[in-house]
Order: sequence, then structure tokens, then C-alpha cells
Amino acid sequence: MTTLFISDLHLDDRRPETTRLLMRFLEQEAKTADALYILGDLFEFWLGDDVPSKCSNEVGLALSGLKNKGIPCYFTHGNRDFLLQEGYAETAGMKLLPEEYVADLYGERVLLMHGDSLCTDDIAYQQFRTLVRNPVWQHDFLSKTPQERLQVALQARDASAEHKGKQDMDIMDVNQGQVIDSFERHGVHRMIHGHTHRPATHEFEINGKAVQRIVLGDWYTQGSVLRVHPDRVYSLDVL
Ligand code: LP5
Ligand code: MN
Repeated sequence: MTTLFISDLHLDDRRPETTRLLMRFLEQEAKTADALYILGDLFEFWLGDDVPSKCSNEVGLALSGLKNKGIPCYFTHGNRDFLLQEGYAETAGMKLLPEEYVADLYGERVLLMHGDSLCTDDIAYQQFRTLVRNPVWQHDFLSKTPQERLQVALQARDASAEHKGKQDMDIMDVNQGQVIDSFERHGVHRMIHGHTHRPATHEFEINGKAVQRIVLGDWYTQGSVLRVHPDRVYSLDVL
């Protein structure tokens, strides 16, 4: 019995080896799990449920197989695939979670999120996020042709690469005040997120109470998974 957490796979038809690694993980380990949580950036980018790719079809089918076996799969949006909607989620048998979600993990309340909302020192990113999470912007974007959407996404990705190249690494990590605020708002002692590609387990105290923030790793060079066991042992492993 294990609950599995993954994020930041950035699946892309140009990197089929990552899709293969995920397919192996789904066919082997995930099929005996209690549940699978995907905490965002499953795809390199998502242009709309009406723009499928080879990897989205393949992975959607494999994920729906999990659901058919009675293994629930949950999905939180990342900053790359925030446009993934019910259409694909239903095909893949995934349940869409809100931005911040408190899961019951073997009797403990644990906060889950992608993690980009914690990076509040990255002002340019937060401005971009506010823009693209606006339903009016999203409606306008989704009314464009797939080719037009791809152009905008590629432009955004180039601008992002340039931005990241110029930023101090610390600015692109989480803001500790924001982290504490999230723990307090939800009244939890453990949170799990991805996004920063800095896998680690951070332990500290808030008002004398021990808390833990687990950061999942990305799948660019190897797979990364967090395994949670019923006795609440958490292990963050490389695949
Ligand atoms: O993802 P990662 O780790 O590489 O970088 C993020 C932040 N960047 C982004 C931008 C995305 O990577 C771009 C690709 C998303 C495509 C989604 C497809 C559909 C929607 C199309 C959207 C236009 O999220 C990066 C952070 C970093 O995490 C660490 O936290 O620093 O943030 C930035 O780079 C901030 C920049 O200011 C973003 C600039 C985008 C400019 C877009 C201009 C063109 C589009 C105009 C749209 C109106
Ligand atoms: Mn991300």
C-alpha cells in the first residue's frame, strides 16, 4: 500500500524517453498503488484539450487504465499545463484538484499544490501568472487556432528562458513567508509541492510546532517520485 506523488515531467513528443519512463512507472508501480497524485507540469505545455499530442494520447490511455483498476488519479495544474480542462481529465480518468488542496493521507491532513504560487519574490512571473489565469484571457487564448496558440506559447517559453537566465536563483525559489502563511491558513504540518525542480525535504518550526515541506523533483534527466506509506513514512526517490 503506497500513495505516489509526481510532478514536473514536462512531457513532450520531442523527448519520448520521459514518456516511456512514465509509461513503465504506470504499468508497474502505479498499478498497485492506493492513489496517484500528479502535482502539475505533466506536460511541457498544454495548448487546450482540443490540441492533443502523441504523448498526451498515450499517457491519457495509460492513466485511464489506472482508473479502470480502481486506482484514483488526481491532477493539480502547473504553470505549463494550467489550461488542461475537464475534457482531457475525463479521458484520462483524472480528478482535477483546486490550486491548493488538503488531502487525507492515511489519516493526516497534507497540503498539496504545484508550488509556483509560493514564488512571490519572482514579480515578473507572478504578473504573468495573474494574466494567464484570468478566465477572460484564457477564453481569448483558446479561441485562437492551434497554430496561433503554439506561436504564443513558444514566444512565452523564449521570454521565460531569457527571464530565468537573468534572475538570481533565490528569487525563483519559494518565499518563506508565503510558505508559513500556507501552513497556517490550512492548519497543516506537512505540504508537498513541485515546480522549483529542487527536490528536498525541509523541516522547521512554526510557533514551536514541527512542519515539513517536501519538494518533488523534475523528470528532465531522471524520474522522481514521492512514496507515502500507511505508517506515514515519506520517501523521496529517484526512479
Ligand atoms: O516553467 P519554468 O520553470 O521554465 O519557468 C517558470 C516561469 N515561466 C513560465 C512561462 C512558461 O514557462 C512558458 C510556457 C508556458 C506555456 C503554456 C502554454 C499555454 C499558454 C501560453 C501562455 C502565453 O511559467 C518563470 C519563473 C520560473 O518558473 C521559476 O518560478 O521564473 O517565469 C518567467 O519566466 C516570467 C516571465 O516574465 C514570463 C514571460 C512570459 C512572456 C510572455 C509573452 C508572450 C505571450 C503574451 C501573452 C499575452
Ligand atoms: Mn512549474
